[in-house]
Amino acid sequence: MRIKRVMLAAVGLAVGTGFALGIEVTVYDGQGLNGATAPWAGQAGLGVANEDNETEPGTYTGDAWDLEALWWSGGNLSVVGTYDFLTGMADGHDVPIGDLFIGEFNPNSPPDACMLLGDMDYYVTLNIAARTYNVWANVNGYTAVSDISPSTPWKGASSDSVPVATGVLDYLTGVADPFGLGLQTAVPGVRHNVVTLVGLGDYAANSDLHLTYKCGNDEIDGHVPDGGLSLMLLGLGVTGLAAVRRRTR
Ligand SMILES: [Ca+2]
Ligand SMILES: [Ca+2]
Ligand SMILES: [Ca+2]
Ligand SMILES: [Ca+2]
Repeated sequence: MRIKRVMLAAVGLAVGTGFALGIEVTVYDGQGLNGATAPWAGQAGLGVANEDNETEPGTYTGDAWDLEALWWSGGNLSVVGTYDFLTGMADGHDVPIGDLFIGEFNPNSPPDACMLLGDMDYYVTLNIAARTYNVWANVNGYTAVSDISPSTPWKGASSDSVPVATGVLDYLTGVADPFGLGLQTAVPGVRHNVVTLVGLGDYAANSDLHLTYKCGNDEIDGHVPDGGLSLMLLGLGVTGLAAVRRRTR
């Protein structure tokens, strides 16, 4: 009976927040505590991967710099941040968003170790203004970040890579509580921005993810489980809905 209650709770959460059932796929970025400036000087980040209210050691901190969470739902990948993905500006600094790197999942390595050149499967260019993304294969090189080197890579090198897919990108701003994650802010009332790559699907399944912006003040990493887990979660939702329907008859 306990299992049934959990399932009902999961469905309630999904319905109550208006978001499709999904999972947070953020993993720890491997770079220690927050930077040295206010408001988060030396503090640990929040959330399952210490990524919320967090930037990298030795960097500026604050909402404008924060990449907060990665969310996976039905083959769509969402990136959440109080960072402005469209303008790429943070506290007057021009720090445009980089490419999303997708690498072979390696359970024995921290996220960035899988991003050695030979293990990168794809990189994805994000055109926030045009609401499109492009997936590239044959990753033969990349551009490093300009400041915080452990956050490298920033952009893929397109000279030898091959375009394999184009998709639609959704960009929402002013979101109070994306996906019910309970993300925090330094300044009360600051809202969150959400980039969703619609239909990224198999390109990211069972893979490690890496994303940062130009200077590398904050990097965010993730691991998307294989299709089995996603299907299992979907099944859990369907089973839960059936249980609710029976109960309300
Ligand atoms: Ca960190
Ligand atoms: Ca935050
Ligand atoms: Ca962060
Ligand atoms: Ca980080």
